[in-house]
Amino acid sequence: WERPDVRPFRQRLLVVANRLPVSAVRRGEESWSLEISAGGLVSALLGVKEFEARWIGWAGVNVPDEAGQRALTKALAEKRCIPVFLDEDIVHQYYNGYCNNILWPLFHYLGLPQEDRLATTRSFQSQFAAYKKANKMFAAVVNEHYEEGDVVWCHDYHLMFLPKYLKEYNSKMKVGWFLHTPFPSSEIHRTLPSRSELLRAVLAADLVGFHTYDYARHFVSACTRILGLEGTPEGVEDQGRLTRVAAFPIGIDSERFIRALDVPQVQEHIRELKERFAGRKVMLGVDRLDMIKGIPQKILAFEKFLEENPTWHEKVVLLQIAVPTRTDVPEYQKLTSQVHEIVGRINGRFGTLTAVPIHHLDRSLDFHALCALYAVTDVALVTSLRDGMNLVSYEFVACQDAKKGVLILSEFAGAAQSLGAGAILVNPWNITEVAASIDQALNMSAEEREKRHQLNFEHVTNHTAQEWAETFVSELNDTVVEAQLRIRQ
Ligand code: ADQ
Repeated sequence: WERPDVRPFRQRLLVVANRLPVSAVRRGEESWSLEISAGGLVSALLGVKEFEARWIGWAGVNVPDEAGQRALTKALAEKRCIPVFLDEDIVHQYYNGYCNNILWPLFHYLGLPQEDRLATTRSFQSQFAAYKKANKMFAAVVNEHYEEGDVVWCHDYHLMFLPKYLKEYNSKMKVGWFLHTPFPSSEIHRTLPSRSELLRAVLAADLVGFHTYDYARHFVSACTRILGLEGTPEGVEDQGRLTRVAAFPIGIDSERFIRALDVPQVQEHIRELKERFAGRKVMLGVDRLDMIKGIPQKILAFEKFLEENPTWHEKVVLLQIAVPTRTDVPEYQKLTSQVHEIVGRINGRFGTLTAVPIHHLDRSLDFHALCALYAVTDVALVTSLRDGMNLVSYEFVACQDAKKGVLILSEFAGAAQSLGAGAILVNPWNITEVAASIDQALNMSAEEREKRHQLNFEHVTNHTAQEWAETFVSELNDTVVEAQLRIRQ
């Protein structure tokens, strides 16, 4: 018997995620323009040479007509992308509803929506049905493009039913599933009405991956406590079939950030920023505007620091860059106004005619502008209330080899487990503690900053996104081979 995965050509990898890594804009009835959106996952997989990756996902636009769908499919094929077409109602119920209103807050310990229990229950049921329907649509597209020997890698909380539906099509498909958010304690997961179905659907995968051991442990506990299955050091066992469960901490393409610092445009940005903030220490926050990121807590801690340290008033500035997301959801609109209100109050309280303590931008920055900001920062503040990993902290470290700034990092971000040795770890709910850590960071000696930075820089440059992707896929190949060997024994 020979190992089934020893092949003379590059193995095909089907990456399935809710969103494709491109944004599509319709230019005419049958013409589309596409732009690659370089998120963490895209750059991770661009660097992977061992596999030939194809993407399957929703293009983020509603395309009701067949001519438009055909044209978009053709345009996407050139970028090795395959679309799943979802209509507006499904997007509303599956994506805005079940994914973003139920699973996202629950997995970040914010609980289930409670406003009107009866209405919630009714909409919960229809949203769950839409979630399964959308997952079925993804499965059908994957199955249509699957070739024997391919590896299928499903991503995130949007697609928890995908492993189950894929295995129903073909039990031999190699299926991995990776969660980018935290997996919460089983006590939180068990409040979800569809708790068992979701766990069983994920367990159909061959390999299930999380950012940290804690999340993996929580998932295994949920399976043992809620489903009554057996947890082993390898994963979860159900009637002799093992689903391997493990931690695969993601990284970034650190080289891309380090190289960017030499680009003339970035150096020009750096020069401008240094001039603009001369004589002041720069503190930086970069987040999607989401309740999990703890933006109000961060700003309130900065206010407390200013209150307690009048000598710093005109010597420090906090730049908070917050990309708006999910802007049609009322909770996110409320958060935006709340943040604006706090920033306005603090700037009114501590600002002078020549300087304000907080610059808050409600928008995304392009890659080069972001690198320049990271490079001029003295103290980065990451105060997520929960965060699967948090790549901003990695990106900051990658851009700091000259300056050796300080990272203040929430202990509730997955990154605390990898960058904890170099960062100042804080509980973001404890405003007094965060304010004290700002003081500590701003007054830290050059030797200590250098020592802490070195620890983090080594981690960020040694544990890259490419390594993460390669490790996950090769572990998935090995898991399937081992399972076949077990069956033969
Ligand atoms: P996110 O919640 O999006 O990701 P994060 O890991 O910090 O959080 O990644 C955000 C990305 O967006 C970073 O690459 C950052 O540079 C970029 N970004 C954020 N704000 C920006 C701004 N204002 N302008 C430009 N770019 C901005 C989810 C999980 C995380 C997990 C990742 C990857 O919630 O916990 O780390 O997936 O698994």
